[in-house]
Amino acid sequence: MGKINIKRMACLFSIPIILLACAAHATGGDAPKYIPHEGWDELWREMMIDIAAIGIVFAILTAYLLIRYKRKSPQDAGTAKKLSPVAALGWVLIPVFVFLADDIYLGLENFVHYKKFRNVPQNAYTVEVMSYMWGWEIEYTEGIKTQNEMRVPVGRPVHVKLKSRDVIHTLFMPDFRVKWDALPGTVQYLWFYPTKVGEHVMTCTEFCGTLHSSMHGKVIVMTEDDFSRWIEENKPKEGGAV
Ligand SMILES: [Cu+2]
Repeated sequence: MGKINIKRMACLFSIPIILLACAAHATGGDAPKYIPHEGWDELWREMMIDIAAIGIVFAILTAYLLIRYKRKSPQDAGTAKKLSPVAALGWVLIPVFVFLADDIYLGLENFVHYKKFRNVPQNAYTVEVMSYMWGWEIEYTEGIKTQNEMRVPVGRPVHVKLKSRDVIHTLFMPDFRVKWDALPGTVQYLWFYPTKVGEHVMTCTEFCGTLHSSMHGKVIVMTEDDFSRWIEENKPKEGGAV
């Protein structure tokens, strides 16, 4: 393997880097208002594009090398020239660089999203969720309590203060791409941003005992008006019982 082949290798390995740059550019910059499920979806798309680009380039390269250096006759076995130390080092370091560069880039992107996800918007509506074996008790700012049913207004961030009455549970709301542990004796939190009226799953993803699999409920996203009406109709009357 001489100098020419080193140059050829450098050209081949530069392709994924160019593709990565294109992928990063195509996904755009920060949205004016951060929405957790859009942020995580964007990161997922970037990962898929990068993995596909790197996979395709390496598959083509492998196929090329297999054909280019195929044994022509049985006598060819073991007669190939040895790689120079520089070429051998190149074959190790360049692929490692390509993979690590992408891993580090995606890892840093992950931290950017995570940091935004840990900052609850100031205009968020707050609910307290008490997890227990085996269900969820949701307490609203206005004093209403519901079981396994979280009603929230559309178009407003929802801040969930998460507690546990007994063991470790995990609140997972797949449609909103959020998940967080409820740890006994602490107040944890997450937030999400419902963009459409409708129903979504909320479920426990930490094995918490015999009926763990039945520990699930609904997130019901309502219009602002419907939500206000529901609050008015259900909030505890002054001086009365809940
Ligand atoms: Cu649980």
